[in-house]
Amino acid sequence: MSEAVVLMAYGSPERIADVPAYYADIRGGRPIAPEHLDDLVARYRALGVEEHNPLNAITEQTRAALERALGVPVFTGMKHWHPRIADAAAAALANGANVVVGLVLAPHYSRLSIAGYREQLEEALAGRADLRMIESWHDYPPFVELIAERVRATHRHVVFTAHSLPARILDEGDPYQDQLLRTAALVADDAGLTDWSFAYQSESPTGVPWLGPDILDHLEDLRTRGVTDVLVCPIGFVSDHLEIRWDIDVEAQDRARGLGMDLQRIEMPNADPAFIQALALLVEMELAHAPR
Ligand code: FEC
Repeated sequence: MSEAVVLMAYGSPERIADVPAYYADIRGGRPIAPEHLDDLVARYRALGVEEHNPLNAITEQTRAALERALGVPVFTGMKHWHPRIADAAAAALANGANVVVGLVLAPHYSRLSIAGYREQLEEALAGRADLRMIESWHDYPPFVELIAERVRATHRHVVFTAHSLPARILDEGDPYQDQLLRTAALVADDAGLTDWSFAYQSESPTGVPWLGPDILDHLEDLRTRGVTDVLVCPIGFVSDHLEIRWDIDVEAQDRARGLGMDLQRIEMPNADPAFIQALALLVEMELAHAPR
């Protein structure tokens, strides 16, 4: 048995000139309003993306550390940018892999998120290796404990957050929201929190209703309830990228400041050795299973 891991992430444009093509990939051929593109370019520029993107460096650190921890080749594949998931699958096959573990750097399953990663990987492997896809790790104890450590002992009101999705997923029986609320409850329980809530973030302007409450409205609501000190814990994400560095650190921070609130957020797991160990164990458990 020759094993490899395809480590998948959403992906981020490498340079500012890539943003139109990157956004087009996310939109999958649907039209893009020029003002939305301009706004996205401005957000990346504000985070220092010009000829190089520091956000992609984190994924590479994670990949390299996971490969060292496992002693198994790990290839990065991006859902919306390069290297693509298909490139990673091709590299794994060229390296002789006949068992491929698919791991997404996002803990919660939705048909609008993880299923898309799986489809791209399955299509690229085309049956040439045994695919062991880890579809969700939202209640995986080492992940829950790692996040609980970051909120334990806080005296602040903890707001758990995750990327919003179009609200229709609830009618479709998608497990995304249940998994998010489960992670939040497990972390709160582990850390002994009593004062916490959950909100969504990063809604896109697509003209349809998205899951709420949005964190910006939620902050206002908390303020009216007398909360002044907030700790944001983005359980739907694992690294510092646009949705953290802009949506939380700039947008939510501005809203909190305007409301006279003090907002902090936890450090993201990124390539923290404890997080890498947790991911390595998750992959090892998947490899230990008999082929399906
Ligand atoms: O750092 C970076 O450069 C990329 C950060 C990034 C992450 C991320 C994660 C998720 N998204 C999810 C769902 C959607 C849906 C749409 C959508 C749109 C965008 C846009 C950007 C973007 N997302 Fe994202 N997402 C990241 C970035 N996302 C940029 C487009 C501009 C904008 O809206 O700001 C709407 C698509 C459409 O227009 O139809 C839906 C979900 C996740 C968490 C799971 C995962 O990481 O895959 C779900 C990181």
